[in-house]
Amino acid sequence: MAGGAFDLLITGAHLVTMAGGESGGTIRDGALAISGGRIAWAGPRAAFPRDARATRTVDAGGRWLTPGLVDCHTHLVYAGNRAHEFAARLEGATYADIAKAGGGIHATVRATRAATDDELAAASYPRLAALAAEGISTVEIKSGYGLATAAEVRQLRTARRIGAEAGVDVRTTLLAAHAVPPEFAGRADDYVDLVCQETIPAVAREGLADAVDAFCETIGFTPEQTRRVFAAARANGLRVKLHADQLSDTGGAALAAEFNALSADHLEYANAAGVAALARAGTVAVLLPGAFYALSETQLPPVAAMRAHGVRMAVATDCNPGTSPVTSLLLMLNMACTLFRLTPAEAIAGVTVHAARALGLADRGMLAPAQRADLALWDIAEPAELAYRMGANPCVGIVRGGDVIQWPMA
Ligand code: DI6
Ligand code: FE
Repeated sequence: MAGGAFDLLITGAHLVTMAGGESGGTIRDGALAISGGRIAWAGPRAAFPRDARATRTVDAGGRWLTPGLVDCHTHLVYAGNRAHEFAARLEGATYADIAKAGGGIHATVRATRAATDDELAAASYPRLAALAAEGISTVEIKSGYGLATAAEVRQLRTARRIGAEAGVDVRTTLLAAHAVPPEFAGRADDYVDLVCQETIPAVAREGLADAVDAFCETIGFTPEQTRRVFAAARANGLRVKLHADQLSDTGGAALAAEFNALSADHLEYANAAGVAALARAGTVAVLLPGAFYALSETQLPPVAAMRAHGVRMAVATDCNPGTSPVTSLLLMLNMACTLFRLTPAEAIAGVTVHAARALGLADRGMLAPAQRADLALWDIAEPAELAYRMGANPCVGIVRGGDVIQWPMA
């Protein structure tokens, strides 16, 4: 950029670049320059071109700068809450028991359908704002609490609306195949027909979803029904993701890979062939320790096998009212390490570069030229501290699309 002028220059920052995946790379005493909302230069301060100018310069005071974090799996648009189910589970009821008795997802469907547009947005916005305050600049939000075409469309619109209000880049996923709605009780295949023939085409036509997801599970949809949903997604030009092998081994990982899914999520019960298939397909494994913890699950996802096969691992909140009432991605970093034995470096890759890939986004998740200038500044002594702390939020600076949203005084 010799001779030209950058819009913004950040000095005095140590950089967690993530360039090169989880082996990642850090640069001490770095500098980062932004032009037109994109990173234009990142490297050691000493190597910054001497003749370069910047319209504005800010100092990071020796703090750590990471890419803006990405929460690649949430269900955060919903109304009501399910604290009473939490209490029931503590008394011994299982998630499946509660679902079969008409609670679970169905309880949230009732509350969500009953809310006005403004009530739904008002209930959901604080969850998105809590994530944004932790340096998260991209959030995936699924539908799945409408379970009828118009109600699913409304959830997706609400997700986009609160994203615009919070200044966060929201990516929407249609999860109409989350549960069989009461209107179709005992007729799951008829509901899948509706999803394939009406809901997916409507959402695709209006450009309201970036991907299609399904809950492939004994208490959700069968692999055969999931295949039909995925075929319809493909026919409508949409990529797929899958809630796979969360509560039992249904061959979900292999099914996701077969459809070249962006991600397969949960995966506690994924089998060895499924993990190998994910690696071959380049499908990202999204680990969700909040749900594992909240359900007192004991079956660990096959992290060692994923590592051995070179499967990219992302980490997300799964923010939802039933199995993961979590609005802290930083806490998920801690749990991914403590519960799933990820290294802190793997966990950080899981909420940056790999989380972006789980959404099909190659333009973010690293501090490298041409990437979106989405950044988070942290008051920490070393990167592992992001995963080490529990319940703290050391995020002190936020840059989104090159705009300084928040920055420390000194
Ligand atoms: N798996 C989950 O963990 C969430 N959905 C899903 O398919 C739970 C959603 C809920 O209980 O409301
Ligand atoms: Fe989920």
